[in-house]
Amino acid sequence: MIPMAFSAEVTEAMKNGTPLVALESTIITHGMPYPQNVETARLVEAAVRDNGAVPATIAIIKGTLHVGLDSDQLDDLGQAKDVKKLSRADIAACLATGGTGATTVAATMICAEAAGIDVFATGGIGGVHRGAEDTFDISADLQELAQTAVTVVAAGAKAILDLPKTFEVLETLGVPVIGLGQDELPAFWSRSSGIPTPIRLDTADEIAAAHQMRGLLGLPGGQLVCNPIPEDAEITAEEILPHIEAALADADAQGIKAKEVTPFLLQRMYEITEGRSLTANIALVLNNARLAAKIAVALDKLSR
Ligand code: PSU
Repeated sequence: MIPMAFSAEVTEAMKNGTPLVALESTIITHGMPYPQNVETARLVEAAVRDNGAVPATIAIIKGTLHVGLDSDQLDDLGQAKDVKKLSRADIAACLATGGTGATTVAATMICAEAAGIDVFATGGIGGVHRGAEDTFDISADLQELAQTAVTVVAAGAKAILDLPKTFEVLETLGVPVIGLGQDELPAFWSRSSGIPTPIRLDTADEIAAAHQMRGLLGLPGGQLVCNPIPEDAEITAEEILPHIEAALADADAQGIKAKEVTPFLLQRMYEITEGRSLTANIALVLNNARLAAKIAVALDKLSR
């Protein structure tokens, strides 16, 4: 049996049939500094509740897959050092050896599906890193979207990536990339990317219906919902681009590789923008949590 533990709140929701929204933990341990990481995690959970669903933050603690964390667990995770960053490849060994780790988008999707949760909110998915033609560095998040039936709400892929290549790969993998309410895909901190939206939908109800239809068709995999950062929180593409270039140059100069790349770049962006990248990141995650809750509620209505 999978060693799985549900929080009291998640157990209650499952008993009452309240819709659930999965949340990841890598954003807490590797994506934001303490204490803003824990404060954000709590605000994100509250945003899910305010929109009619129950949050299930996912992490592996001492060999148990936790679906829903209590306040102390969240606080401990937010301050812990050397927490593993777990993707598809890592979760089984971590569980089997009593390890502790935070789940990325890919790992959270697997855990959400195992727990019967259809909708998951994050900040921005991983994707094809710039220079991937030499490094082959492509996030496992993309493959996961192609094989695990969870709807992932993000503000697109993180803008530190090669966005055109990221969306090309998603197209090749047959992943539905849905843009909410605009004809251009968002780019994490910015509302525009220059890339046309493959599938534009305008409401949570439509997104839920598309999720359900994929299931009826027996298609494997999930959907990526790209939800633009709110206008008042956006850092425009024009403004952020030189900062991204500077952060990438630093990563290159310091020889940062593999799993370290994304956390390093997010931390450098925080320093270079004097905290603005983090303020925007928090705003976009909250926005995604609200939409994910609305999709989960809509999906619940459809399945009754
Ligand atoms: N969204 C954020 N910040 C993050 C992440 C998402 O706003 O730190 C995390 C997710 O866990 C995602 C990971 O899966 O970044 C991507 O890492 P990589 O590029 O190494 O696959």
